[in-house]
Amino acid sequence: MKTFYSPIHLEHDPQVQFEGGQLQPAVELPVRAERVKAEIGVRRIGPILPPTAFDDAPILRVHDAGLVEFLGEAFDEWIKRYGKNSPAAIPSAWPAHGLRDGRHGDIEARLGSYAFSSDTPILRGTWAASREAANVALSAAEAVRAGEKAAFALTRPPGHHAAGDVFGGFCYLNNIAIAAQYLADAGLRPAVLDVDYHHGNGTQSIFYSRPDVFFCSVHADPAFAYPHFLGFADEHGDGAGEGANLNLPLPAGTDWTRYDEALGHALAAVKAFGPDVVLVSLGLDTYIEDPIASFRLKAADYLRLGARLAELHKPTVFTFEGGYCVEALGEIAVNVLEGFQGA
Ligand code: 6XA
Ligand code: ZN
Repeated sequence: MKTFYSPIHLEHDPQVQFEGGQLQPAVELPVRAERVKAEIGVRRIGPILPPTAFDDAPILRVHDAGLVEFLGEAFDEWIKRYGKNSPAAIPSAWPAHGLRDGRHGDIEARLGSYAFSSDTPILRGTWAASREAANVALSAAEAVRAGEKAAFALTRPPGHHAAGDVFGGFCYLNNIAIAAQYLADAGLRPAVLDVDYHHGNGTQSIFYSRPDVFFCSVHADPAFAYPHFLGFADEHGDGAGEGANLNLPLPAGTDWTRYDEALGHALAAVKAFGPDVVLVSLGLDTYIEDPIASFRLKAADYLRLGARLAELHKPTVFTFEGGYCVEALGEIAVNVLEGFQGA
């Protein structure tokens, strides 16, 4: 399996994040992708290739031009306001109920209007890394379109929380949605399966009224987990997209037995949709030792997960999402890919 990777992700290097009422060390770190890349080399999953540079057109098929423009200039606007020693643009006010949209306002208004979460800082290198992650995802999609059985996009920052015109949850551009839309535009029928611990609210929103792209997610119940406001079982899609969205929320403490049961439902639903390409949002924060999550999957379970994904017998694009247990991340990510390839 080909892996697409670019070192430009290293330029997005958050130091701290605001969480649980305090400033904490950041968890969405460059070392995450580096560990996965190193393990791919050790276990010889396949070649690690640089991405092709795509123009903005496939990104603008999914994202609002205003968001893309904002992300490209936010850091410069921020330091113009707060000085070059201010390391990160972080929103402090949002246009919640009863307030007016600020997308055409000053930097604070724009930041609050385009962000839904305070955990997603815009640093000097954030845009370069995010834009390159879209290239990485598109390169993997193109490889599969051109006939590869599977490809892994080692995307960082992750993408599944970013919606058409809003970013958050460590995500800026929705890598997997951009890849899925690219394949849909190439005449294929894509299904997206999100196995990250967190619900892929951005991907869901982007395709919610679409009958031609299926979205299915197995995740921690938003009744107790991030992203809190989307990902419930009663979200089935809207209008023409009714029936093309499936959420399978699970309780804290979910282990492989329980997870596998939900995964079985997800796989059956994906099969029933009849896709000709599958895209997997590969988050590894379902791991028992993950520092920000509560599921209990063990390292060997990721081999099983990969094997089960292979049961779909479809060309498959994997994109890298969450997963923060740095010590295990390489092993468990590559377990999925190896489990898939070996099946
Ligand atoms: C903290 C939670 C952000 C979740 C990031 C993630 N505000 N998403 O792993 O998949
Ligand atoms: Zn996650």
